[in-house]
Amino acid sequence: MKSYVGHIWQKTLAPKNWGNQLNTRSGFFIWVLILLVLKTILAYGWDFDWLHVSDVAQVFLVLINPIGFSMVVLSLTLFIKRRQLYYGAILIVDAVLTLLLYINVVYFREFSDYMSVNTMLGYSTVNQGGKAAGAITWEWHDVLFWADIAIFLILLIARKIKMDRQPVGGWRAFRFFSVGCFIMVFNLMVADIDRPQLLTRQFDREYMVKYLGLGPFTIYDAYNTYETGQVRKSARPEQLAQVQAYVKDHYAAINPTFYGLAKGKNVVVIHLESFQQVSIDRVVNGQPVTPFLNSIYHDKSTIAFDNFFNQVGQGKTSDAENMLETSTFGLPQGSLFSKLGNDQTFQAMPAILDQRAGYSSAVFHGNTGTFWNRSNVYRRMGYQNWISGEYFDVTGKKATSWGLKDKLLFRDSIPYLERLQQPFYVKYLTVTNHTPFDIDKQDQDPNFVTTNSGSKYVDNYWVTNHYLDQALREFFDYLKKSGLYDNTMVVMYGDHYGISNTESRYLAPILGKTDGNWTDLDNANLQRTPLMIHIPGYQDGHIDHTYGGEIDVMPTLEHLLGISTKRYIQLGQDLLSNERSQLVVFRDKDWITPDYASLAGVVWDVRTGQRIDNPTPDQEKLFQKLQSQAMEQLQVSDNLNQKNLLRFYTPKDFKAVNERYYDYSKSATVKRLRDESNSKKSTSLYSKNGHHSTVSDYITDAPELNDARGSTTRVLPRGSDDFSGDD
Ligand code: GP9
Ligand code: MN
Repeated sequence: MKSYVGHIWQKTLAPKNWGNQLNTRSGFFIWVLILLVLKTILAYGWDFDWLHVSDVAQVFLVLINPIGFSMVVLSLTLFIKRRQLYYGAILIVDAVLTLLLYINVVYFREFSDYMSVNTMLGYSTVNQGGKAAGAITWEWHDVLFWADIAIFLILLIARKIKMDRQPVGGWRAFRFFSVGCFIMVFNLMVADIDRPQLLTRQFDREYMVKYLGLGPFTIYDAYNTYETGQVRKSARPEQLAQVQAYVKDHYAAINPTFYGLAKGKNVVVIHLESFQQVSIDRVVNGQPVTPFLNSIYHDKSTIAFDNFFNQVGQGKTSDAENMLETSTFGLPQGSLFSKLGNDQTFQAMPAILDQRAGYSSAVFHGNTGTFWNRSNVYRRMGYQNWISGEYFDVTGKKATSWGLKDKLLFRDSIPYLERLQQPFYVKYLTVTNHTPFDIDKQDQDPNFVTTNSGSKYVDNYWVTNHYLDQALREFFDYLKKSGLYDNTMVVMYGDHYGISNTESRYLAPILGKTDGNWTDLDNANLQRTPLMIHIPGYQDGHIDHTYGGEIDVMPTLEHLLGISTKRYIQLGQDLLSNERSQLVVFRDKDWITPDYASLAGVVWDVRTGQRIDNPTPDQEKLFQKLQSQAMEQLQVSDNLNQKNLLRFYTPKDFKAVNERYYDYSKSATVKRLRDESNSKKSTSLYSKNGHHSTVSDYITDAPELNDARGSTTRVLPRGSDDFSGDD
């Protein structure tokens, strides 16, 4: 190996050889390769912020991923025998790979994201940022991306580099090609060890680029785009009929007691990250874990649900969001946001509320804007504002690795929230209560003593629950102080489990069970997450025991806002309807009802907690019926989403969302919100408050509040699969 490297060095790279080597075909190839790799690394570092590498394995991957792919592709030209054809071909391949790099650099400057094939194909027509396509931002170092190719060309034309007559030869060409392949395979293996399921989950493009490189990412994306395209191409408008028939059959009538109860009110949806129902009313060492949430849960203005289940698949948070915004399921594999979000037709909450009742909309979240492909999806859902990690100071201790800490997220959102036109529909995606549930000591309540369960996840979970609870209290206090409270419906829900099944044996004793008698049904029971709908002024709140899930939230909220849902394609049923079926379908085809649960092929009696090994013929029939109903709901959803059938359907008075309309850049957003608030007709809190900010109404005890902006951030645009092997 050493002598091989020495040999290459002596013959090719040693400065004394430069002149000569450029005159041989293989020498020229190696120089083109080296410069292409250097340019890629330059872009990674200078333009892509080192892809937020966070450990040695990632640094290694970032450094080797350009080598394998570039070598494989460039070495194909070595098989060409004809002289001019070879030189022409290698420079064209070099230019194409450089172009791929360069358009990503330019795109990244504008969107902080990598270009999907869809975007590339539509780039001339898709004017994503609300700016003229082609409004390119140059930087002086851009010259470096093209200089090598220009210099090679000049030197070739001026015959300073002589075109070598001697072909490299098939065998040598094959050797170069094989070395390239070997490096690529090695790269893939290291990537897979460090981050399994990278390709199937596709949670973040940056992750794919970091682990595999731009070329392989683009090829994989092209393959996916092609596959999705094929499925979609085969779709016919008639296929919608089956979906429509299903929706019509399963429509659960409006319950007049609740219809329009919150009509015209602002809506604040708070996504409680990884927060389970098991935490509600939970007492640990004599202290409630979430005293504030408990008070809301039991409040007379709250309609709470204690048999509400999460129904997410691999898309986790993004699946939960998809269900709440569209009342359809995520996909059987991967995340719908990531896989289909670039060109999916949505008829989602923000668009419906805007068009039916004039709602403005925004999402607040302290992680990077591209995670789960949100920047693309939100546009297509019609979200007017996407206030993501890039808007906030997330440096130093202000963030965990998932983003801005919740207390700061709520507090720092106020300058934007107060400028939104009312009524508004906003969503807060919290993150502090995300696995591995570690927060700084300074954020922990010294009076709260957690469990000693044997699992640090379980013990830490209550601690971050408690932090989230405090953050919510502060936010509610602000809502009251600023006057927003009275006119705002606050919806809080947990997106999915925090404690995975492998940790549940540590949870068992806390719940009065033992590791030995813990069953699959116990795990299923833990999939309950809270849903609380808090409507200030409403006095008849209660805890509703109906069985339901995330798919049902959208029609429930629409009806509370006095918006009938009959015309829409939504697969859930209003949780407050008296006509609803209480079959809750999980993404993996399991299901649960108030009586039975089918889990991995075994049916359980929900009330007694026992397995049903010998069902009666009647039970047998019932289970089959429930199973086929469950399958049908999933199949209708998958059909609808995978074939993008909504593009064939326009509900009455619905205007299709035009994603080109939305500009999520911070400068444009700040200007837009300011202009709107300054207009005479403005209904924002800011203008109602005599054009004074209400930020001073916000009291938080977040210890990081006044920390100076630092130079480092903990926020890692990493995958959410850190725990996925556990369940
Ligand atoms: C990421 C956050 C977490 O931005 O929403 O997502 P999850 O890991 O829960 O899917
Ligand atoms: Mn989540």
